[in-house]
Amino acid sequence: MPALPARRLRGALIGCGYFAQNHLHAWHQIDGVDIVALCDADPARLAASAARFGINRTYGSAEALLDAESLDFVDIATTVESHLHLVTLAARAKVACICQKPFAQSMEDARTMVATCLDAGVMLMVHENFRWQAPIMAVREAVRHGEIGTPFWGRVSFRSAYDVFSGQPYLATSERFILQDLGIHIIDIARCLFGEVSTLSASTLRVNPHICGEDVATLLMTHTSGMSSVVDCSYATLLPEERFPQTLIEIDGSEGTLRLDAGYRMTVHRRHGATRVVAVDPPLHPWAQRPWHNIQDSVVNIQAHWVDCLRSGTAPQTSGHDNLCTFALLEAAYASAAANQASQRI
Ligand code: NAD
Ligand code: 89V
Repeated sequence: MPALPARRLRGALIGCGYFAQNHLHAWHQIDGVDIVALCDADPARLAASAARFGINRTYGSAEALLDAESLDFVDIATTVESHLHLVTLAARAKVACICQKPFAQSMEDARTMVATCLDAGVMLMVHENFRWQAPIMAVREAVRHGEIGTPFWGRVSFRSAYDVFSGQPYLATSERFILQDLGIHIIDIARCLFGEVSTLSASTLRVNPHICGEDVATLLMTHTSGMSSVVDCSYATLLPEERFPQTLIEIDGSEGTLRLDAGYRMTVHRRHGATRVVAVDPPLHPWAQRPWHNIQDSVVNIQAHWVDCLRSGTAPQTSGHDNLCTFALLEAAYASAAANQASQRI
């Protein structure tokens, strides 16, 4: 993609709901970029965000926004059912776009969005932010520098009983829940740390009787390197100390082991070497709140990365194209879980 000239970038946010507030705070904190306009189909939400962030150019539809504004990018922070439509509109208007996760409702839609943006010559990034969390980046750096040799086994784990439904009520009524909403992040972390996946087997369960989708999922994967990994997620796990939204990691390598434990503590143990224990806490931005600060900081990091990519014309780490691999694993996990449940019934 061509690099953008060195001037302030002009962005617009589409979708001013629950999570978009974090996007707006993060944009405010990033140098060289302005969110010049807002769009939401819900007038009350639009007005509330406009007042809160002092952005007075507002639109009730993406069509109106793209007609009226001259933009370098749009940041789409709506729920999944609108993504295909909104990404297609942005591509037609030749405007680069960020699209929140989950990217699409189907693999076909995901591929269509990637192809449409490629044909239009516009950059597309999926807002897959968990790999941009400070503790995950610290783990990635330790592995990349060969601190534990060649990894041969890994576990990426998210277990909680946090009430996500109060902030995001649609999660309780969605037929697909934990894998589509949260597991997709954890799968992406496994890809980012351990490389691409060659085989996958999954099982899922619904423990909470008041929701429609699965709230527990376990995946066993083999990677093209030959290593195995386990991805496990639960929103039904009652621990003495709630860990939301921490992802815990275990990696065994040829030269040592790495553990990312609760409380943002990373331990790296090397054969014949000292054991290193490091605090890898995320920063608490002035606008952030615990325990969300880990996720909130990752929003700053991924949005800053987007600005760097737009300026240099290089593909984002979680480009639409890259995210097809994460999305394919999500689809494979649901297919495997359905097949496993069928075989249990027999
Ligand atoms: P939300 O329902 O609170 O907000 C979505 C907003 O988009 C609403 O205000 C709605 O009116 C607006 N909207 C929907 N369709 C629109 C359209 N076509 N045009 C204009 N406005 C439209 O949802 P949310 O909880 O903020 O989630 C939004 C997305 O963010 C979801 O995809 C969710 O999975 C994702 N999310 C990501 C993270 C993360 O860490 N990456 C965390 C939470 C939510
Ligand atoms: O990332 C998400 O989409 C959120 C949460 C972290 C709460 O699962 O829904």
